[in-house]
Amino acid sequence: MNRVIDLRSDTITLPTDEMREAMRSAEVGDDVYREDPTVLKLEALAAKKLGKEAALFVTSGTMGNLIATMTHTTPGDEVIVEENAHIYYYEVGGMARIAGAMPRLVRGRRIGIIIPDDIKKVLRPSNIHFPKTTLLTLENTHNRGGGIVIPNKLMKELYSFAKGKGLSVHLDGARIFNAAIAQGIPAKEIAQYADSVMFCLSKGLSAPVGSLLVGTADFIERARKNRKILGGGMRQAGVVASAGIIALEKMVDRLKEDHENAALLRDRISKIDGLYVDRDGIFTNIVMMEIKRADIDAQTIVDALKKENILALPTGKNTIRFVTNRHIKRDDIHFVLDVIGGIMEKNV
Ligand code: TLP
Repeated sequence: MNRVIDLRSDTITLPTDEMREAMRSAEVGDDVYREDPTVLKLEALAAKKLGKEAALFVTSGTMGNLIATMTHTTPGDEVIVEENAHIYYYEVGGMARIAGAMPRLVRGRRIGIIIPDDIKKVLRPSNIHFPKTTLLTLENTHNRGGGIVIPNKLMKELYSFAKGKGLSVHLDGARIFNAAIAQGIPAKEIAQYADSVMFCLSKGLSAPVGSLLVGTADFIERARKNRKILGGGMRQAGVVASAGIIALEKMVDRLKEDHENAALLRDRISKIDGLYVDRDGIFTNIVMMEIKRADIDAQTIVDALKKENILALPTGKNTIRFVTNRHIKRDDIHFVLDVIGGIMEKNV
C-alpha cells in the first residue's frame, strides 16, 4: 500500500524515537503533590523559553485556553475574541459553559488579524447594565486565518491598547514557535505582549500529548487550582512531559522546513485556475485553499485526494486546509500539487 500523505493537521505527528526512549526511562513522581521531577523540569524550561515566571503542564491546548479564561475572569465577565479564533470556534463553547464568560466577537479586515480600532468598536463604556469586560484573547499563529502570523509590532500595539483599557491579555499560542521562527525572533519576544500564553507540544513539535500555560507565578498558582477542578491533575505525568522536553529543546528549529513546504504549496496552488490562497502576510505551516469555481466544492476535492492517499481537511464548503508537518517531504508536496492540478482539470 502506498504511504499516506497526511496534511489534515500537524497534530498527527508521531513521537520521535528519542521521545519514546525518554518516555520509557523518565524519572516520575506524583505531580499533584508537585513531586514529578520531569514535569517540574518541563515547566521551568517552558517558563524560561517564554520569558515568564511560571508554567503549568496541561493535557491539551483546549484545556490550557479554558484554564486561562477561568483564571483571568469571573463568571459573567465579557471576553473580547476575534470571530474566527479557535477558542471561540473549536473549543465546544467551554468558555461559556465552564468559565461562564461571555464572548464578544471582533471582526478584522481579514480572518485572524485585528487592530486596536476593531476592538474599540465593541468596547463598552462603564454602565450599570453592562457586564465587566476583563479579557482580550489573541491567537498567533492563527489557525482559521491559514497560519497567518500577527506581526510582533501589532502584538505590541494590541497589548498596550488592552492594558490601557484595563484588560488582561491571553495568547492562544498553540503554534507560537511557528510564529517565532517565521519572524526570526525568540518566542519570548512575542510572549512579552501577553499576560498568559498557552502553547502546544503536540502539534508541529511532535510530542504525543500536552500543552503549557505560562504567566506570572501568582497566575499559574491560581491556574493550577483550576486545572484540578477540570480533572487535569495528572500524577506521573513525567512520562509524557519527558517527550515535551525534547519537543522544546530539539524540534523547534526544524519548523522552518514545514514553512518552506507550505510556501511552495501556497505559491503553486495560487497559480492553478479556480483556486485561491491568500499570500498577503507572514505565513507558516498552514495553507487555507479557497475554491473559486461554483461547479466543484471542498468535499469533492478532498474525496478525490483521498483516492491518491492524500488527506486534507475541508474547513468550509469551499475551503480546504493543508498543514505541513515533520512527516511531509518536499517530494510529497510536488505529488500533491500534481494531483490537485489533475483534479481541477478533470472537473472542468
Ligand atoms: N487545533 C486542531 C483542531 O482543533 C482544529 C488542529 O488540527 O489545528 N488553539 C489552536 C490555535 C489550535 O489550532 C488548537 C488545535 C488548539 C488551540 C487546541 O489544541 P488541542 O487540540 O491540544 O486541544
